[in-house]
Amino acid sequence: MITFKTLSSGITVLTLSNDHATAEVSLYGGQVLSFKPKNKNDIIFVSKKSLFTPGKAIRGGIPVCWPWFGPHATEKDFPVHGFVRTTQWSLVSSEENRKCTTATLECSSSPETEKFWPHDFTLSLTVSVGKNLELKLTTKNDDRESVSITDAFHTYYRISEIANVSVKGFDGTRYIDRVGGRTEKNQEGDVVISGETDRVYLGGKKCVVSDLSAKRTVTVEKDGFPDTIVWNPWIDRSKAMVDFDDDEYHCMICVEAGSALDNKIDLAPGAKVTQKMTIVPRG
Ligand code: TA6
Repeated sequence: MITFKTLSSGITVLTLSNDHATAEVSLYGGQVLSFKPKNKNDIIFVSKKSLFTPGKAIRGGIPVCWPWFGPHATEKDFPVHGFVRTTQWSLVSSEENRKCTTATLECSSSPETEKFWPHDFTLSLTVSVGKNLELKLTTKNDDRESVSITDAFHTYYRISEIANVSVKGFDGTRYIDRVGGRTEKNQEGDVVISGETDRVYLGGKKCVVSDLSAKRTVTVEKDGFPDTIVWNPWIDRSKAMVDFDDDEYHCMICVEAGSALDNKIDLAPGAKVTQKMTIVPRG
C-alpha cells in the first residue's frame, strides 16, 4: 500500500507498506527517510534537528547526491553534493506484488537546475520495499552534448552506538582519506570509528555494517557504484552543523554507495545508466 502525508513545511512524504516492512520517501529530494522491517527498529537515521525546509537538504535518510559528489569542482558557491536533494521530485508510477511495494520518482531539468548544470536530463529513482530495501537510480542524458557525473546514495544508518559498530568488507582496500586533505591509504581489518571519518573506499561490491549491541547487521550490495564512502562527523563537526544534534554522531554512520571523485560516469547524448543499491537487514 502507498499513502501520502504532508508535513507542516509542505513536504509530501509517501509511506510504502506491506507485510515485510514500511518505508517513507520524501518527494522533496527524492529521499528515503525510513525503512523499518516488520516488528524491527528503523534502519535509517534522520537527525532530530533536520530542518525539513525547502531550500535546505534533509539531514539524514538517503540523500541522492547528483550530478556531482562533494563540492562542485570549480564553483565554490554551488551546492555540495549537487542539487537534486533540494529538488522537488514527482511520483510517476507504483506497483505492488507479494514480495514488494515499489514507487518510481522522477525529476528532470528545469530553469532552476540549469543555473547549476546547463544540461537536459531525466533522473529516476525506483524504491522497492520488501524484506530488503532496493534503490535504483537511472540517469538519462537528454542533452545534445555528452555529460559527466559523479553521484552517491548518501545513506545514513541508525546504530546503537558508534563504539560498537564496524564496517566489514574493506580489509586490504585502498581508500582516500578526506580528513585534513586527501591522502591515499590502505585499510587493514574492519573499519572502526574513533574520530572524524570521511573516506572513499575504492572498490568492493558489498560491505556489512555490523552493530554488535543491537545484534543487527546490514549488508549493503551495489551495482554501478564503484566506491563506498564512510562518514562520521564526530565531535567538532557535529557541533558545527545546525541541523544535527551535538551527540548524534554516536547513533549514526553513513555508508554510501557512490561513483565519486575520479570515478566519473560519461554519458553520450541520449545514453542512460542505471545504478543499484540493496540494503539487506538481519537481526
Ligand atoms: O559523504 C561524506 C561527505 O561528503 C562529508 O565530507 C560531509 O561533509 C558529508 O558528506 C555531509 O555533507 P552535507 O553537505 O550533507 O553537510
